[in-house]
Amino acid sequence: MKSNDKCDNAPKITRRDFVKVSSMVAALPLVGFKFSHAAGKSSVTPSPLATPVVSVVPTCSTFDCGGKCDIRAHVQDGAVIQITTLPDAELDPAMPVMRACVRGRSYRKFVYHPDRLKYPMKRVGKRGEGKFVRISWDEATTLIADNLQRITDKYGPASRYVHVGTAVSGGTFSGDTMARRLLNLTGGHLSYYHSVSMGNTAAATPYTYGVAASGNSLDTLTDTPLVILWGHNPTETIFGHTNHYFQQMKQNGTRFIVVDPRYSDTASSLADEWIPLRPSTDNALMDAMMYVIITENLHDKTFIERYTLGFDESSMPEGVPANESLVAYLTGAKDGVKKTPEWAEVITHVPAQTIRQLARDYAMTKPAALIQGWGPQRHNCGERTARGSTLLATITGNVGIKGGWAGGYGGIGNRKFTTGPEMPDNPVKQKISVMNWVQAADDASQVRPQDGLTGGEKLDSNIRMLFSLAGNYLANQNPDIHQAVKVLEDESKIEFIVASDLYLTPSARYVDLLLPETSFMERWNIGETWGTGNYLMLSEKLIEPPFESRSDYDWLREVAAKLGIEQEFSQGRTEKEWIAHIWENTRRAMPDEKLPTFEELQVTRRHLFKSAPFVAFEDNIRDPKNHPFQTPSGKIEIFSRRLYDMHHPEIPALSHYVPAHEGPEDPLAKEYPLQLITWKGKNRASSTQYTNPWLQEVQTQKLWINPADAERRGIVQGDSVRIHNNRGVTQIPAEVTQRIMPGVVAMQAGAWWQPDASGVDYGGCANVLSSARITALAKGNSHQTMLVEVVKA
Ligand SMILES: Nc1nc2c(c(=O)[nH]1)N[C@H]1C(S)=C(S)[C@@H](COP(=O)(O)OP(=O)(O)OC[C@H]3O[C@@H](n4cnc5c(=O)[nH]c(N)nc54)[C@H](O)[C@@H]3O)O[C@H]1N2
Ligand SMILES: Nc1nc2c(c(=O)[nH]1)N[C@H]1C(S)=C(S)[C@@H](COP(=O)(O)OP(=O)(O)OC[C@H]3O[C@@H](n4cnc5c(=O)[nH]c(N)nc54)[C@H](O)[C@@H]3O)O[C@H]1N2
Ligand SMILES: [Mo]
Repeated sequence: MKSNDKCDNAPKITRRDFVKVSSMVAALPLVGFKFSHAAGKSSVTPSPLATPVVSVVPTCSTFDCGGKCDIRAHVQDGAVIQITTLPDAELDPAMPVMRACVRGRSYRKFVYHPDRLKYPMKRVGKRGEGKFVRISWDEATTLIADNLQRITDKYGPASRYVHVGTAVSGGTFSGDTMARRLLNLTGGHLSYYHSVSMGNTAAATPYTYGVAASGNSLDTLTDTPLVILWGHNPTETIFGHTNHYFQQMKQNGTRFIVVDPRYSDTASSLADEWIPLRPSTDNALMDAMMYVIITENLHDKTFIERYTLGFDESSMPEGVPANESLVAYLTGAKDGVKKTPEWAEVITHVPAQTIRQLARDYAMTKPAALIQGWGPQRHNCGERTARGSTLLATITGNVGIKGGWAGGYGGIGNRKFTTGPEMPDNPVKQKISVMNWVQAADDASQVRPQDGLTGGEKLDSNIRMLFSLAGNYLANQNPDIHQAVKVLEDESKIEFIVASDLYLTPSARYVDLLLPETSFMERWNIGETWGTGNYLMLSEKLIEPPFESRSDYDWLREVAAKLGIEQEFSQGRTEKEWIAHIWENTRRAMPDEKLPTFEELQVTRRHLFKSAPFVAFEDNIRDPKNHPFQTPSGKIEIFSRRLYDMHHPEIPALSHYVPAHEGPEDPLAKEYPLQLITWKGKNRASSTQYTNPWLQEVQTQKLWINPADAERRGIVQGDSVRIHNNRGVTQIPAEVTQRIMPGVVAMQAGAWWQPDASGVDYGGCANVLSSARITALAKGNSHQTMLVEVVKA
């Protein structure tokens, strides 16, 4: 399919329709008119305000789930009374289907929930006790402004920090961005780098290609005979339009292999073959695949010769001693160990014959796409796993070609369409890794360059003031909760913590000021799909905010006024005017796209981009002379001299297998013999919507355990089990199932932490067990690598 086809068939609206409709938009309030179901082709039928009509409004959430699916909010008398999705009549064969999933269809129960925060609240008890009293907004914004002033005077701007909060990251405008804007206008703030979602991939893959490996547009895969989904579960995690394309490909005969310790929903809905392996041993499987490919002479010699460095001893950079190349490593020239399938079977628990077959299938099918999700790189060996897949793609010549895939998953050229609000320069130049925040709050002198600090030799201050807007990352989502809350509970460390949320989450218990934010249905935004998507969608204000909830921007504006910089901060714009401004900037930045005006967008609702099919590194492969890779050698670096020079055992120049801390080979496995992993499940986006009653019915928090492991421990289906290690304990029911391989247990990420007085969690929050260990190269997170034992409670 050509990308132009998509656009030619996209819903059209004539200029005259636009004019007609936009004047109505200007003239009528939302509930006074009715959209036909056909967004885009649409007519808008005015109806008298006196008769309540149901307006069916196409919109989207701005959560962090990768899909900005088309939900249809049925609005009547200022309330959303029903949610449906894209109807059949509007299906356009040239456009990816973007129908609401189970989460989208349940949004009403998130927005209208008795537990929603209603008023600003100030902490009264000790931090963590969760005791708050209601205060006025005026008191709340005065508290923030006063503390900003006091803390900045005392500790300087580098003591101010805006924490991870992803719940509005699917929108172009969010409270945390605007908080950063406010802080930058008043001296700056301590910022962080590294994405907990895929930061290890982003840091490691440039050592192969010069820039981070990005995926291709999925329309380039339609003729690919073989797709290996390596720890990738898009049936649940969505990832833009991925399911749409994969399901079509499946129907057209593409073979899918899923490599995952769990029989995921993607395995059950797509896979011809499921290959379970022990978590964190992916590189051993990759090494053995490469061994088979090379020893059976299945590698792409022309490609390797033309584009790569470090494959064998003949293509090594100057000055590196002998036997450091890929072939030397695989054949054991240096360590005497041949990386055979039998060698890998012991480590991965994948039968040697399966490894052989997988290697042959991948190397002998051309093109073939090995697509890695982000689960395998959220491990403390995650950088090696991410880069390992780039080596497999390279030696089989699957880089830069239609139907192939270069490795580490990143979406289309890591593309982002909208520009976001203008951000003044941050005068504070030091940055911490997101993994350093607890230490920076506890004792900033311990955050050194070798720990992840950049932009300076030391930090100017501990974190003294923290904003957590639309995040649950103080406790729940942060690895090793107990380590974090010890610092949070110490009120002499961070002096003032402000959070906004819709619910009193486990993290919200640790704040000084808790603010009720509006939901996405109560404000304006533009929803943007992740990299594989190609449309923008208007997320419209549908209803008035309940009780005293206000958008973050709204109260930040009041804080700015109290600091005397309201005009500078807001530029005189309301939230909607910011959205219109960002839209106009985006529109001007890509004149060829002919984006509708903001007025027009309020009728058309979405814009589908005309983007041509995209293949990562296509130019570098087609014309290497004029488009060398941006590596030091200009080639694809199988062997990375830059990594080699780091002389770090966990950062091998070849990204081969090195046993992970708390992997199955760790001596700690004697005490805690089971590997625990988490997955992102269909009924939440991280912890968002945890309290949604409909979504709690979809699946309950259980521990997946293999029958062999259960039997050994006297555990039967539904038994309450204690999952523990030396960091924590959680107790939930067991799901005894073949869907998880022996030696591995799994629970869904994002359940709320519910500790009792002795610290035992009854919520099934994996982060009481996960480790805050930092990855060697990226200084990133490794939420997924943990050893545990499970006993019947
Ligand atoms: N429904 C839903 N969708 C979501 C989210 C959500 O919470 N719910 N979260 C969103 C967010 S924040 C993100 S960052 C993305 C994340 O998306 P991913 O990071 O890709 O999702 P995960 O479920 O963490 O991991 C994908 C798969 O990796 C497997 N896995 C774990 N460890 C290993 C390993 O060592 N080796 C191999 N081969 N596989 C392994 C898991 O079993 C899982 O099936 O999804 C987004 N989409
Ligand atoms: N064990 C384990 N832990 C993980 C992961 C894992 O795979 N395993 N994955 C990690 C990843 S990839 C990520 S991205 C993080 C995500 O961690 P977070 O960024 O903390 O995301 P959420 O858990 O969804 O928390 C978002 C909060 O925002 C609230 N919220 C929703 N909408 C709004 C709004 O409009 N305004 C405001 N103010 N609040 C709102 C929700 O109620 C929720 O409490 O978790 C990480 N933690
Ligand atoms: Mo994420």
